Amino acid sequence: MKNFKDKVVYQIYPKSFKDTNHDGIGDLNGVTEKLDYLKKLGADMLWLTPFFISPQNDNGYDVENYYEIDPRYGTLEDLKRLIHEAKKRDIGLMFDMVFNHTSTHHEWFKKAMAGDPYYKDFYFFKKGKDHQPPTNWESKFGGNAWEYVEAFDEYYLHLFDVTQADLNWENPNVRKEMAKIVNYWLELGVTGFRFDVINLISKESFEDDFTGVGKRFYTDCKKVNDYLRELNEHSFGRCQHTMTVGEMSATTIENCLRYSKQENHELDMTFNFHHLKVDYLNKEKWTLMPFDFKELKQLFNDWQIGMQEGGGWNALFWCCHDQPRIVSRFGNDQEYHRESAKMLATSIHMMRGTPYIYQGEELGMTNAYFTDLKQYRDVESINHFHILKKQGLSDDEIYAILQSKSRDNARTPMQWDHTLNAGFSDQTPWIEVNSNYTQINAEEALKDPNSIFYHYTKLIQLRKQYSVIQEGEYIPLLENSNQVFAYLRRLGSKMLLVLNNFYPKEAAIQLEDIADYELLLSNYPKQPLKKELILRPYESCVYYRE
Ligand code: TEU
Ligand code: CA
Repeated sequence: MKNFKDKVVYQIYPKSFKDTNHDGIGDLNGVTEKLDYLKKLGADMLWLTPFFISPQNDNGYDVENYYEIDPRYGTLEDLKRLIHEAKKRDIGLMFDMVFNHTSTHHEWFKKAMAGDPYYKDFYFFKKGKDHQPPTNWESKFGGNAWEYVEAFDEYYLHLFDVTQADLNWENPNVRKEMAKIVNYWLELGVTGFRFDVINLISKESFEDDFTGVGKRFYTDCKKVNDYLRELNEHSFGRCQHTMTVGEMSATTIENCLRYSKQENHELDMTFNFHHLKVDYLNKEKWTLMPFDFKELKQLFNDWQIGMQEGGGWNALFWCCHDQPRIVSRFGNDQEYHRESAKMLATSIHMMRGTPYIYQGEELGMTNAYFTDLKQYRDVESINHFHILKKQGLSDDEIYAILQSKSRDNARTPMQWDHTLNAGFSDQTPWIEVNSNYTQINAEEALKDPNSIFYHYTKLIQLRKQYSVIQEGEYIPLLENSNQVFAYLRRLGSKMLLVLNNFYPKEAAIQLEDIADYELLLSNYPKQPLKKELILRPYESCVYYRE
């Protein structure tokens, strides 16, 4: 049995983490410089988003060369030093493998475009229908998912940006190349892999979708399991101490069970995003809606129980480089900044699964609140600005949506201290620093024993100390509460009781069994556990008994 249940992963977006060579762009040496900080937090594994050679149209998720480091992030020597220094601190590295597509600058795609049939078959080139694209599928970043190539009178598929061409995994030569890439990094001492949108790699049939945007023809198709098993067998599965996670777009419990059951030899765990769509109006991201708390609870309960009963494993997270900041989203980044950030942390970390912390989350970093299109950098945000404009929304309405939904909210520079550019860089950063850095920064947090940072360190320590957090069964509690998300974890006679008030007002709750519980962690001064308990605004408590 692999041992990853006591581990916590910390996600780094290198571009925004720490700049050491004065160009306004974070780099690998910046990560090495901050290893002691990450050790202090308690991170076991660092997931680095892609830093390979790339035209950066999607910030590195458009890979031009999977073996070479983009010089703006550093050199192979820098990377080796990072791996070595991390290992000295007992920290592993997890690389981000973007295998659904390559950049159109990748040499395979260039050869394909030059007409080389061997490489043309690495991608999906298809004839159109009556001067229309082969199917009506939509790109996730807006517009049709096919791009016309005049030289062939054909279209190529891109589920994301037009410079991100989908790879044809039907082709065994593509699959061989993918395993080769993983093996290359394994040999260099990388022990973790995150696979980008890996449930989209098999396209079952190329048909028009009359009820949607095409998803059902390319999401969770059965061959994904075969491809993953093969990749596992030919690469990371050969090593004992690896940890793998797949990012699953619009997936289901049933599919995630298949991907993450150990006996299937595919992946260790899966990310899903359903809990981060509860503030989408009519399932549409580019809208405004307060989050639906009941739906959030239902989703957590369903996924926790579903994955547990089927023997699967969840990645647990609120934040990543694609999501707005959680404290601004389901918390309160003003009056209850500290309380709500801690409550959100507790609520996610005590569930069954492996927690992921996204850089700055441990400081309670907030959304960017940009007010001008010029401040945005993300291709998805910029595309949607224009799409919403075409739909007739006013600039004010569009900015309100971007302020709450843009991926750039997660990508502003890490706030290290109160000096120029938050200590991220002494040059103008590639994306603006959030102006609240003078209050919200790592230096302040480290000085304050009551900070959000130390709450995260405690959550990580508790996971290491208490087997019930690693292994315990998840049991929902107070399911009807409109304000409180509560659950038990149980392992033999060991019990954990977790209570989280998601609102800025008191919540009265009734508990049946409170005997012998001791308080392990709270975000408020201690109050005695009672059968009739009043939780304070955003209060969260963790109790334990043996
Ligand atoms: O994201 C996959 C994905 O579909 C979403 O998270 C997407 O960004 C969101 O739905 C848009 O609203 C992964 C990466 O995490 C992301 O940064 C990349 O842009 C994307 O794949 C393409 O590689
Ligand atoms: Ca730099």
